[in-house]
Amino acid sequence: EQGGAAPLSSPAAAGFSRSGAQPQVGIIMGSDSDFATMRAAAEALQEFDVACEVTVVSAHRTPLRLVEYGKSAHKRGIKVIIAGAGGAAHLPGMVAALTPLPVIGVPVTPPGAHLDGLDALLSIVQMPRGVPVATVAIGNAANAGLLAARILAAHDTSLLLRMQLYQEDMEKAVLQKAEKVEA
Ligand code: RP5
Repeated sequence: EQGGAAPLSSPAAAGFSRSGAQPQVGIIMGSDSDFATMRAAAEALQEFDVACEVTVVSAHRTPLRLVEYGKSAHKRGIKVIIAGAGGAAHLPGMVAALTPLPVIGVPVTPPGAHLDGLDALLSIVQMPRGVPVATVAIGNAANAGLLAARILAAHDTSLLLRMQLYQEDMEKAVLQKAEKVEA
């Protein structure tokens, strides 16, 4: 499903926010150009039937929207926030300053970036005491989705079971590949 004039690569066009279920995870990113990376977080959550909302919030270009999002997310039923940004990536840290919810940060490498995402990683990971952001590897939005699912699974036995099955499947797949190497 495509929404109005939204470009195909944008969060709105991808339709992750439209499942109808109450979103438990909020996925935000500094620019629609981050979506090529960040969609993997939404896809990981989709695999576990965890409803999420996906939108663009820029710490620098839309600071008032950031304050509104950070202050209201927990009141709207969001339980975990995943925030991705590139360059001077202040979005995850700033949203962590505004919300009481756990925040997972994803360093993004913007197209044409000169520092290979290292600038974003350091901007996100080096938080002052009292304002935690759980930071995943550069570009690894899938792990951010999986970590959000694990946080939710701590209070959801069905989700916990699905996570265990996922881990078992992953183990089996690796062992099958190992057999081919050994043969
Ligand atoms: C950051 O600047 C965004 O998170 C994005 O990674 C980067 C470039 O944004 P665009 O110029 O592509 O909109 O704030």
